[in-house]
Amino acid sequence: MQDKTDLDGLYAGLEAAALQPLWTITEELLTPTPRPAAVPWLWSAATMKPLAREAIRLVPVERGGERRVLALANPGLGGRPYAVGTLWGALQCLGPHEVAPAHRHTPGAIRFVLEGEGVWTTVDGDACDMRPGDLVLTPSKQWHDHTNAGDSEMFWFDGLDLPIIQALDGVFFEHWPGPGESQPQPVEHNVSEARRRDGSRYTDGSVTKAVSPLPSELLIYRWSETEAELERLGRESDDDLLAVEYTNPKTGASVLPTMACAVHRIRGHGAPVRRAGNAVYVVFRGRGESVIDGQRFVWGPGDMFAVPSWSTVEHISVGADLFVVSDEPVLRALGIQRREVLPEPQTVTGDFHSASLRLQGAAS
Ligand code: GTQ
Ligand code: FE2
Repeated sequence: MQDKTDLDGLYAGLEAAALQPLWTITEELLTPTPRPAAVPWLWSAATMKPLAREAIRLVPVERGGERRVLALANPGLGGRPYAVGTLWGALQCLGPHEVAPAHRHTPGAIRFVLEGEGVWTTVDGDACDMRPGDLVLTPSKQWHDHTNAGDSEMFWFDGLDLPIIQALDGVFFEHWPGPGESQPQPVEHNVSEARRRDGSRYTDGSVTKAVSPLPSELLIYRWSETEAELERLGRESDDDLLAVEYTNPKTGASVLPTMACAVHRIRGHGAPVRRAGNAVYVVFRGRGESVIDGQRFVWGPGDMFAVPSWSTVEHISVGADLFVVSDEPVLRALGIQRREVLPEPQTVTGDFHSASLRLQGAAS
């Protein structure tokens, strides 16, 4: 009895002293395998696009708000605006003749263009023209603004390492000091592309050869070249899943120190795979489905979905191209990368319907 009272006293004393006894929390902290808070989730283009168009109509792009961006907020993350625990994913849009002001920040960004024309992102003075299927990099600390000089609406996917930089308490952000809200409009465009003709821009397989703290100097990867690489790979292989990873032509490493980007071409039933680290997929072309931890996600162009760490995923399509961004370089840098191909396809135990589809279903 005395012991029980003493023990209660110990725990009360620990709490009051801002101390926690590890023996009561070991199992939730040191899990046998990763236990991400984020859940597998899909954001459909059918849901996002009308909302993005409403945002174009109602909300101007201004200094302060900075960007017209709809952040993928994974329902497992308790309201935090992240697609998965370590990655920001978002749909960004610009209306005709809009300009998003210049700023810079320590988080790095990648953009994968979905729709529209006549837009460029100026990265430290280099205007990078954006066309559907292109990957454009905005490395950490470089000034960037977005200009829509055309008459069409523009939509692209943003991936940022913001949650990683935030976890390191390393977020710094700065507005362009002027004059004006944007960098001067460059006469020449796509300088990084013109400058670099040497070095491979792609690697097959889903992992890069090296880890590098340097971002790629090449800021644009054109869809035509990505597709040529997929075609080449497709002739050499009869795999159901072809993977082309974008690389830094100078080092062979991932395009940014924290994020790896790849395109997966699905032309059959891909093997079930699980890996340590998080990923966000963006459907560029084609339709198909992915089974994530037994749940079936049916997708088409413009849909985006979250694959949290260590969840098993397999893709099925008769022809589709998926863009994928992951935090793999960080795990590699730390020597904790891990990937497993499972021998058997998963048993499908359920179908995913996004929240809004569920609401529509309830209304009809
Ligand atoms: O385009 O600069 O999705 O700063 C989030 C933060 C996009 C951008 C995002 C940003 C940007
Ligand atoms: Fe930014």
